Order: sequence, then structure tokens, then C-alpha cells
Amino acid sequence: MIAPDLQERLRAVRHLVVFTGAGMSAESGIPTFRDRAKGLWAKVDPAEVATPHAFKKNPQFVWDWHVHLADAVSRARPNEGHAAVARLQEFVPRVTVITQNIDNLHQAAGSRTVIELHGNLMRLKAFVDVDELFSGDASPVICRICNGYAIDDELDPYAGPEDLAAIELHAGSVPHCPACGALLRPDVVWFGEPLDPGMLDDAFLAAETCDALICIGTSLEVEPAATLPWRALNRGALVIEVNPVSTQLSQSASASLSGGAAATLPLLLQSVWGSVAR
Ligand code: BV8
Repeated sequence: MIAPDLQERLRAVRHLVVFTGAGMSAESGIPTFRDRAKGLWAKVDPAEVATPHAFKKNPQFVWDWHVHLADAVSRARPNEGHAAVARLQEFVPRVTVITQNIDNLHQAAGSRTVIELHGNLMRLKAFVDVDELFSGDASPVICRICNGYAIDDELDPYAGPEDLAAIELHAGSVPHCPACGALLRPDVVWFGEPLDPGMLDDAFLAAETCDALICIGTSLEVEPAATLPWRALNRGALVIEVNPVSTQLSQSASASLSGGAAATLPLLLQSVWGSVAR
């Protein structure tokens, strides 16, 4: 699996970062991003549909595309790889999971510190039309329930947070905030949208100060998330990759394990910490 000296280094790790992409959830039945691009549904490139411009142009189409993804996510359960990542918390004093995935499966598997760089599909938030905002056409009334901009400067005084929380991502017309009428959208980071700056700073700091980073199931094609393994490598951390296919990281990583997450991660835990009880 990995050389004895790397096993030794891993056993001594105090802070481990686990950085994951869509391949982490492939064996839970959620299509990877590239599979979605050639997926049967709608045959659209995710980078074309997961954008604020596409939503503004055709909210229902973009909503339906995310509903289709949510159907797979709601049926998905954590796989053996997610379980192994959660078990790392038994052996390593500090484990930070940084995921590009929006499926909540790391949390469901028991990982306690999870940075969701690209949001979470099952949460909704108000759609803010940035063009309208910058042109000064947005309503001056900010909604106390969804933090969006009231559609007609009016708020329903009787609407409460529970009314918003009761709205879910499922088939049907695109919903509106019950208090201000703003269009709602999935709380994920679309292409062309900035990541949450605080969350990104936390992720950069974790990558730059960890002793080791395990990079699982990502093609490393999307920025700025893709910089994370390099930030760890450049600071002298041990970097291990788990992917059935080689990536631009494979040659530079301390070890590159060719295999699927669900089979490879339990083997990695067994070979490194198998005899270690905490
Ligand atoms: C930003 C949420 C700046 C949505 C995602 C124009 C304007 C602005 C920015 C850009 C621009 N042009 C390009 C950019 C940068 C852009 C970008 O990187 N584009 C790419 C296409 C080149 N980035 C952005 O737009 C980011 N924002 O830069 O903002 C800014 C600043 C100020 C003001 C305005 C703007 C936002 C990027 C986030 C996009 N949202 N997700 C949703 O999911 O619906 S990205 C989405 O795609 C995922 O979250 C993930 O990050 C990415 C897919 O990557 P992977 O996870 O790696 O998945 P993939 O399918 O590619 O690979 C799977 C891997 O798994 C493969 O390697 C495979 O071999 C492996 N695998 C398969 N099976 C298994 C396995 N591994 C293990 N086990 C298995 N069983």
C-alpha cells in the first residue's frame, strides 16, 4: 500500500487534512462531475448550468437540474470510504475534512470538522441578482428571513424562519421566500461565484499548517479548491492521493494510491493504524 517510512510519518501526524471531490461519493451512487457532464439528464455541461447567469436566464431549468442531482443525493448513503475518513478521528488528534462535494455524506458518516467549500445542496438561500445589485436596481429592503432583497419592498410580517426552513429542494416551481418573495436557489457555489472568504481562509490555513493531506477523488480542475494539495506539499506536508486515475498531482504526491475510495481508504487505515488502539 504505502512505504513503511510513510506509514511511520502518518502515525505521527497531529493534524491531518482530508481533501475530497466527487470521486469520494461515486460509490454512494452520486455521479461525479465529469459523469454528470456526459450524464443522460439534459446532456448539459455542469459548468454551463451551475452558474448565476444560467439561473437568471432560466431559473426553472437550473432548479430542475439540481433537483435531479438532489434525487441521487437523497438516496445516497456514506460508503466505506466516508466511514474510513470518519474513523481517522480515532487515531489522529486533529482531522479537518475539506470537501468540494455538496452531498453532506462526510457529516453523515461522522466526520466532525467538515469545510464545505462549495456549499450544501440541501440548503436553500435567496438568489441575489448581482447585476441588479450593482446597477442600484435592487430593493433597499433586506429580508430578515432570507437575507435577500424584497421583491416589492414589502415583507410579510407573519412569515418566520420556520416557513423558509420548511421549503425543500424538490420537483416543482422554483420557490420564493415566504417573507419577501425573493427567488430561492440551492446554497451551493456556482461557477463564476466567489467562495465564502472565511471558509476559504480556513481551508488554506489548514492545508498550509497540516502535517499531512490525503487527496481523494478529485480531478483537481476547479479553482481555487485545486490549489489545496499544492499548498500542503509546498509547506513540506506528506501528501497522499487516492484516485483510480492519475492526475496532475500524481507525480508530485508523496504517494499516489490507484484505486477507489471505498476499497482503498479502509486498507490504508488498516495498514497504517491497524494495530494502533487509541
Ligand atoms: C471563482 C458546486 C472567482 C455546484 C462546484 C470565470 C469567472 C470566474 C471564475 C472562473 C471563470 N472561469 C474559470 C473560473 C474559475 C472556476 C473554475 O475553476 N472553472 C473550471 C471549470 C476551470 N472557478 C470558479 O468559478 C469558482 N469561483 O473562481 O470565483 C470570483 C471571485 C470574485 C467574484 C466572482 C468570482 C467556483 C467554483 C465552484 C463551482 N461549483 N460545485 C454543483 O456541484 O452543482 S464545482 C464542482 O466541480 C465540484 O464541487 C468540484 O469542485 C468540481 C468537480 O471536480 P471533482 O470533484 O474533482 O469531480 P470530477 O468529476 O471532475 O472528478 C472526479 C474524480 O474522481 C476523477 O479524478 C475520478 O478519476 C475520480 N474518481 C472516480 N471514481 C472514484 C474516484 N476517486 C476515488 N474513488 C472512486 N470510486
